[in-house]
Amino acid sequence: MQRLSAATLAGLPADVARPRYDRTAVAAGIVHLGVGAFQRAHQAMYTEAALAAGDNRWGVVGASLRSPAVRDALKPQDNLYTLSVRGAEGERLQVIGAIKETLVAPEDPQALLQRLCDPAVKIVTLTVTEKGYCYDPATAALDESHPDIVHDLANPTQPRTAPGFLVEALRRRREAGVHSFTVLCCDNLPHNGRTVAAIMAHFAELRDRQLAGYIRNEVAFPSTMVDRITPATTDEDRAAISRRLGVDDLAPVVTEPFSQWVIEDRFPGGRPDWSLAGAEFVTDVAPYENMKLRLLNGSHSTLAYLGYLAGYETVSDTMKDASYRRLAEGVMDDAATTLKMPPGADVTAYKRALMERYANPALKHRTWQICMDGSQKLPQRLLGSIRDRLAAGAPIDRLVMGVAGWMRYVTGTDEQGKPIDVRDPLSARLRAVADQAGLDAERLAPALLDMREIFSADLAADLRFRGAVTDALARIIAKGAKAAVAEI
Ligand code: CS2
Repeated sequence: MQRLSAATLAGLPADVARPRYDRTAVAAGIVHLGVGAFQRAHQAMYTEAALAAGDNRWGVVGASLRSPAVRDALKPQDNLYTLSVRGAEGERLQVIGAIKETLVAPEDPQALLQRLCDPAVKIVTLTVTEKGYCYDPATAALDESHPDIVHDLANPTQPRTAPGFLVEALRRRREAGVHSFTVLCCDNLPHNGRTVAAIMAHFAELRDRQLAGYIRNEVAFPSTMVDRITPATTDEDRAAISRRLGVDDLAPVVTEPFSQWVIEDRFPGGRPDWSLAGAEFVTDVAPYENMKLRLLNGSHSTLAYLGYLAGYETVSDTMKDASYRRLAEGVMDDAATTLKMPPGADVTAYKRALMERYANPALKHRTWQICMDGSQKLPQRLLGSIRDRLAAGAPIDRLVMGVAGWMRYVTGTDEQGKPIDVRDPLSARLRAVADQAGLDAERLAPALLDMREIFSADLAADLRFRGAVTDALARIIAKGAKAAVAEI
């Protein structure tokens, strides 16, 4: 079969949406770091709507900070790819043209720096996942001893990390008298704009005090809440989508019909009108962000750890188990009591929608994928809610289930004695701690709670929390995750 490309676009089936604007007239106004499935299902889709409406300033240069895989698949396709939206009403296909160019940073860091310094670039968006910011999850502060940060400080003009690239690019722009770009973090970090601003200013401080002042005073870091469930694409997806297209697409992305983007409207250099695809611009993102991190991501991680341990491959498989559904609802109910809701939000409808989204059988979202990088995710997803509930004297037994599930999971051996492929920047330490403690809740829980990168001292010292998490872990170890969930 031929490949999806500019040349084969016109021959696609009529029901496949595609770019109708002149892609060759589009300028690159956005650089995106972390050109994975999520950005291509979310931000690129919103930008596509602005391009389709005729604003041709906002083409995207997509860069990967690690693997060449996405570039290798996209380049022969003129950076075109299919977005497959799958829900109860079937599948909708849209070919997206917003990405102009793809780069692989480790192959040529200077090429990426050059794009970042282009005066036409007004916005840098990021989806590099939590660990990509090289921060300490418990405090959200830059980890100065992170090996890649150490590298970037020693070799500031040959960076590897997102903070390293952005700070160096801003330094060059400032020196050349070019206005700064706006940095828009689209990862699930708490207060993501403020957090990334602090990380970058901290990194810059270690290089040059004036540069740090410039970043603090002159660079905008709007906060944003992003939401669209987007599992990793499988070979089966690629084959099925290519069959429907009649040409090969080696880089499609599968996602759900739901999509939400709430953005703090602070873009000194201008921005696309992402509201054309439904984005909401607000003055304070925090309530939206907390609602999403604590209700969605908190329950998602809970389902993922305990679901994986019970042998459930995907979130929708897990949702077929009534006791898991009940636990997910309970986690949402408890987390909701800690929140200041966004204006006009209907929390009951929000929770109901989440339950439906999780159950979507057309998405094969592996529990294993969500289990990744737990050390970076637990604080903002579950520990914040737990801390607030403790302060209010409220029960935490449902909220600790996900934390205890994670503790069982990071031992690296499942309930059948088979190895678990634990992916986490702290996996070596987690493994060492778990090996030393053995499968004994009274030893394992305290040993993991001693990891200050994850559990802040106040929380780790709270006897109610220690007791609840140790009890939950003991039940999971003794009976298995499924039985432990059923009795909660
Ligand atoms: C998930 C998120 O992988 C994970 O940890 O919880 O990626 C989740 O699917 C998104 O935040 C939904 O917007």
